[in-house]
Amino acid sequence: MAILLFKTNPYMPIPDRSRSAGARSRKARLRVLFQVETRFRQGLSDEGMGWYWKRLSSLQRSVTILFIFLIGISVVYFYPSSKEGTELSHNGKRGSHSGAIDKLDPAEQARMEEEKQKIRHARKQIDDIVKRVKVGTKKGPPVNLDKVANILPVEDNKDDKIEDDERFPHGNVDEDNGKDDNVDGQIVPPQKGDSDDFKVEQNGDKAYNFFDSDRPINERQKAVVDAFKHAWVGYKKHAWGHDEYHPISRTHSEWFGVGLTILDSLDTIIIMGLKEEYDDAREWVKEKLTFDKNQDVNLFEITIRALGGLLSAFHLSQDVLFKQKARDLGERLLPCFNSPSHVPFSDVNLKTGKAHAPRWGPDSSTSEVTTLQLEFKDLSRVTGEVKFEDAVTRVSNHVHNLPKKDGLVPIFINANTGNFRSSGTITLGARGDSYYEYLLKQWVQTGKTEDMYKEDFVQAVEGIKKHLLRESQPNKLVYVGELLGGRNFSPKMDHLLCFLPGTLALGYKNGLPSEHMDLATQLARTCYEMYNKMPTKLSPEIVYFNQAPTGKDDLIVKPLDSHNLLRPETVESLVYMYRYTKDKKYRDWGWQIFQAFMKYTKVEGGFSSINNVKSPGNPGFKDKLESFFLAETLKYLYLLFSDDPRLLPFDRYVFNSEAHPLPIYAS
Ligand code: DMJ
Repeated sequence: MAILLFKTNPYMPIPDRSRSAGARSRKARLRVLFQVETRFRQGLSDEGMGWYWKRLSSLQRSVTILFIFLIGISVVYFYPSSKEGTELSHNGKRGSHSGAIDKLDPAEQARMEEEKQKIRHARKQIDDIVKRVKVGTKKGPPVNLDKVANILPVEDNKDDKIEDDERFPHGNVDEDNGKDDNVDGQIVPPQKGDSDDFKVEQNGDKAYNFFDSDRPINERQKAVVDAFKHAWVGYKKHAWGHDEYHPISRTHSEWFGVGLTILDSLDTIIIMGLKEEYDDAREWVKEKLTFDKNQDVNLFEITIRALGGLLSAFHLSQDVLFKQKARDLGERLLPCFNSPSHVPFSDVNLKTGKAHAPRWGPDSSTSEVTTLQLEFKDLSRVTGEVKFEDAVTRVSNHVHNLPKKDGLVPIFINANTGNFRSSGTITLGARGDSYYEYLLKQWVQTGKTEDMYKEDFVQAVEGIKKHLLRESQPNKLVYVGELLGGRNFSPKMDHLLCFLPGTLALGYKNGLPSEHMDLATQLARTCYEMYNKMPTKLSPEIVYFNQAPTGKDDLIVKPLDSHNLLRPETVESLVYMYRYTKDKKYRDWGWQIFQAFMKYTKVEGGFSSINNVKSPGNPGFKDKLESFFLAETLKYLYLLFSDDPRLLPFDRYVFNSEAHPLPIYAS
């Protein structure tokens, strides 16, 4: 209500946005309402009632009449009693403050009890109205309040009594002081995360403590943890606080200048229970991390790696430091969406907010503008600020309405016109991949309430089957090719596409058709064979599938495609396949891949991408440790080998495109 009136009254002060709870919160809200009402009346006499009234829309007029009516009720019922209520509750003991109540006779006490009931009822009605009006002022279509209640995070949906301040139970980050308002209305400084803080409630389960030394961990997991520590030691020694690490030369470089490797690794460290590493990383985030930099960043990359990493670290640790940093970053990324079409520009300057298309061309990548939604939606949930979710939902709605080829999309989209590039290539590899991934995962994240995403995903799978699916010769490996220029089939498949079996399996597990699981099973085998058929047992970046009946090898690797960047997609899919089928072969495939990484990419300073998977004698180091090796590849391997059913269950968490787990909201 206050916001509604402020919009039409230039004299109205901006209402106090600080959050509080319980009785204090209700009283504060009522005080604001009285102030609003007074200022509103002043506005009327200053400007002339008729003039003022005409400026209001019919909705505003109805709400104003309702508001004045409620003020009347509150004057009659509430005001005289609120003083009494205050006296009653002082010192936490009813009637103990003045002793006056004790002196009343029983009939009088009963009458007062009845009065108090009425007051409580009136207060609740006022709260409900305030709540509805506040929600109703949100941009975009009207909000279905039932739906709002239904999208609370599973782990937070403990209380039926949903106060306005409790819609997002983690509270808000105060814009001025960077501190956190918790649900009790107190300012909470960033907490040091000691191991007792690492207990994540999982929908009524006993708390999960990531730093519990008694957590079950098997030999294969230990080997993965050792690999992580090996890389971390090198990074810490030679590249601490820098974005990228070069483990051969033992140097570092910057991409965005935000300590990207640390941010991308935070949740892996927590999941693996590495306390010492966690303390170091947290300390760096607290003392050194700043996004206040005159620095252009790629919206997609920083979102999936840094924003996703911080949000995930927040969820797993409940440490508000990570939420504050995530919010600051989210704010700085929002200007990207101020394009004429609201489809975001690909890059933005963190300090100036100036956004632009990539230097190399006019268009944004389709996967990049559609792989922000999980993170921005989650940021809205944890901060209580709808603007993040609004920005990305507008993009999703826009893309949903664009013409497609049986659900398949070209890989470039123009932020100015909002249209796909005509004759753009169609692929589920680079620049297309995570558009499809996030269709399914947004549906999952929102507790399967937003069917638009599911329908687009199902349609896209039909499109894949119709236009892109083929079998290689002679071994009939099922693969997904590309349509060059949107028309001409090419039997090319990026390793990046190997996320697809896992995503299909996730969809099947959430109720999509069993053919999706059949396809997942076939593609998972193909992705494994991309490793298994190479002399190093490591996959190249890109393969071409033999289509000629006479050829003897199913896979053709061109010299420029023979590198391996330590990518995660195949092991990612193996986790889903193992969790959903319990077929041990998926673990064995993962173990084989892990051993190949150990044999060919491990160096003294850490792990390095290699140039040629076909040359076991001379794979050639690229001198680069991609942060996704720590964020994704090793994390997924750790999860693949885990026997602990309580470790990040897939019906509680959805993983973003960089393997950062975010909570699923209850349906
Ligand atoms: C990661 O940064 C993400 O998985 C992204 O969606 C695609 N590529 C890399 C890893 O291969």
